[in-house]
Amino acid sequence: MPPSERMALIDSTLREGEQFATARFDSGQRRTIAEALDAFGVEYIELTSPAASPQSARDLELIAGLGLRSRIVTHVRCHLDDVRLAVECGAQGVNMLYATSAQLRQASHGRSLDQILEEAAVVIGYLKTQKVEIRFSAEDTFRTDLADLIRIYSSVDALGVHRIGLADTVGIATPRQVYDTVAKIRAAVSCDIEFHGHNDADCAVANAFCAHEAGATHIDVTVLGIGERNGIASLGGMVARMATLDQALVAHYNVAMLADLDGMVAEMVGIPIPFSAPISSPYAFHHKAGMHTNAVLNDPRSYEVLDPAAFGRARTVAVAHRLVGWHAVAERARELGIHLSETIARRAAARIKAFGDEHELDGAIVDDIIYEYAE
Ligand code: HCA
Ligand code: CU
Repeated sequence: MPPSERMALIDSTLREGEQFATARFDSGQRRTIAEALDAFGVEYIELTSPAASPQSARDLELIAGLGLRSRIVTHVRCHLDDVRLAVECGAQGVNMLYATSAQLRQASHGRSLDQILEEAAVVIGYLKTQKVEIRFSAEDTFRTDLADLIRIYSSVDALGVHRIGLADTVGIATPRQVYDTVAKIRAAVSCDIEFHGHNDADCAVANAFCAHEAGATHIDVTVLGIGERNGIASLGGMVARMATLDQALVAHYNVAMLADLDGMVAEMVGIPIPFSAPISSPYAFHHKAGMHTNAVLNDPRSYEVLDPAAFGRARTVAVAHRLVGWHAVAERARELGIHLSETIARRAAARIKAFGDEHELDGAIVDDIIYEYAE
């Protein structure tokens, strides 16, 4: 299979995301999330294994039957029973997983690499008779010996999988390590490469991007990055990462939906949108210190690498604090229909700063001070 050129996003909110501490999506919510992700335009949606529970099987069938543009794949063990069920439920692809690191092989299934490859050959043999995309992932890739990885991946590549998966299951990999490993595996296989990275060391988006730079074609994300422990690369993070380089890289997504999508899933799992979330955080386009607000009011690009309007967001400039600069005060005055000269705006700013040293400030107090200086 020749590798795809463009990066495809595989959103796993309905699989990895369901493994987040407070997530429990009912059928209706699963459908709502799938439809929203489809409207956003992610290339793939990954669902929990149909073998996980009867409802998971019914929901896979339902969502696979909706005729969405996003391809519906399901995450399954490399077992004939599981992949058969996935095919019966209408999945368009199976994302198979097998633990390959010494740690997980011992603690999890106790099989040797030879046994893993024998089983994989049977399962892939069956899947080749079906019209589904086949992916084989080595769980805990970055604690698996490189020689073992090359052996596993080139074997399944030769068996005809469409894609192999590299998973930083425990969030231990560094960006450079991801780049090196993906590049070496890229040279050893001809199929597409998927990367799935956890965020334990806050490197999930950086690692995913390095994987892409080294030749990964498919990147796993979830809405807000929810998943096991503190999750994986977020959809918003990957979109921001690409858009900062070139907005055209995300032009095929409905990026104006992102904040609502994040807000919807946050509400479903009972958390606020994290302050650090790119694009959709209430503070993602908020400017505070005087030096920043001055420059941003002159030219937003001075402190904004993303255009809030391109994502349906608005810039906010804080005035109710003692770090305020006179430009921000003059701007706020303009919003109130008042023109303040530089001299007067500087005086008003000095007054706000002095007041802010002694008391808590809020917008109403600042507006009152501006009105005083307007006379
Ligand atoms: C897990 C599995 C997984 C799978 C990733 C993949 C991981 O829950 O441990 O199939 O590529 O992080 O390894 O999410
Ligand atoms: Cu994972």
